[in-house]
Amino acid sequence: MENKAYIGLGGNIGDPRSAMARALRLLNTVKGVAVRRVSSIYRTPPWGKTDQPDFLNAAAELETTLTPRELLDLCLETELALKRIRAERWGPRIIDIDILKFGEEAIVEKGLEIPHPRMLDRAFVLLPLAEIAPQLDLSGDTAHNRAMNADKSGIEKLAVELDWWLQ
Ligand code: GSY
Repeated sequence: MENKAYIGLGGNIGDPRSAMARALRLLNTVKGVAVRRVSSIYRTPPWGKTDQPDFLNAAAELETTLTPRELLDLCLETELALKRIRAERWGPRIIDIDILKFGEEAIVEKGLEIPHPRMLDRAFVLLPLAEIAPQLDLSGDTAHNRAMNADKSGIEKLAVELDWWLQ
C-alpha cells in the first residue's frame, strides 16, 4: 500500500545543499520510494547546541510502499552513504534525515517515533514542511498554523533551489 511520508533534511558541515540533494536522489532510486515534493532551502540558526554553524534545512514528501521501519533504515543508510558520522548528539553534521510523518501512523518504538516528537516546537522543521503540505495535520492543527505560530527568528528562506534531480 502506498503511504505518504514527510521527511526533514538538514546539515551544517561541508556542503549541506549538495548533501540534501544527493540524499533525495538516492532515496528516489529505491524501489518503493518516490520523491513527490521538495521545499525551498532555509538557513536556520542552530537549535539546542548553539555554538555551531547555521544549518540548511528542507523537507520532502515521499510516496512509499515501505514500512515505517524500512523507511527509517533507508534514511540511516542514506546518511551513512553520505559519510555521516554520529558523534555528538546535538552537534554539527553533514546530513540528518528524519521521518516527520508517515500516513496517519502513530508509532513509539525503540529508535522510531512517528510523528517526530520534537517537530512541533522547531521552526526549522515546520517552515519547510508547511511550504509543501500546509494542510497536513500535526497533532490537531495544520502545519501552516503551527509554522505561523513558531518562533522564526533568524530563519531565512534562500533564493536557490534544492536541485535534487540534477546529476
Ligand atoms: O534535528 C536535526 C539536527 N539539528 C538541527 C537542524 O537540522 N537545524 C537547526 N537549525 N538546528 C538543529 N539542531 C540539530 S541537533
